[in-house]
Amino acid sequence: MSAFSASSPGGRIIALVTGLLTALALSLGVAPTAHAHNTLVSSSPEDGATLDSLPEKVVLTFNAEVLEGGNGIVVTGPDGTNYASGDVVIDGVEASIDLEPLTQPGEYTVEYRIISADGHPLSDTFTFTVDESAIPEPTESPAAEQPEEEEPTPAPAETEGTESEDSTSTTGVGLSGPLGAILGIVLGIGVIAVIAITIIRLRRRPGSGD
Ligand SMILES: [Cu+2]
Repeated sequence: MSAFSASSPGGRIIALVTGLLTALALSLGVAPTAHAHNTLVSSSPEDGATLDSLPEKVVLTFNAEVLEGGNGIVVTGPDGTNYASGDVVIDGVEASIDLEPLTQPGEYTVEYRIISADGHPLSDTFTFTVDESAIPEPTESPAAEQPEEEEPTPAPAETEGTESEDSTSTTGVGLSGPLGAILGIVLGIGVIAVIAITIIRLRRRPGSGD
């Protein structure tokens, strides 16, 4: 019964927690008014847009001026490449950056960090998609075919190499010709000598027997 008294330990903890929650709620409600960060009003390309032509730059438009210094815009393509080129250009409420020629169809992520008019940094991301029809195709095809046409050129050189190999083998046959003749003569002389010696021995036997 006395546990419900306001002076009990349980009651004090409840009061403390309620007080902290009230203070937290007040600070959250006051925060936006005190900082007044810039907010993105519009962009080119727009968030979520699908493009039929390639954008040459990204332009971000805010509700208040963007301060110089510490501004960055990164535009990451489907291949992971950052297509943003050069420095962020600040012009009043606009922050823009040039783009390298986009070569990939697919989703691009714009990641920006700008300095609000109140001096605080503001960062966020959005995406746009480049349709396949926006990517120019025929420009690269002729350049890719040229190296293939150059490859057959070494072929005549290989034919010349084959001809020189033939002349070498012909020389080899020419050398084996005389060698064969010499061997034939030597063998012929040997056979004739053996026959001659045999005939002489056969003739001497009757003579030596007498
Ligand atoms: Cu602020």
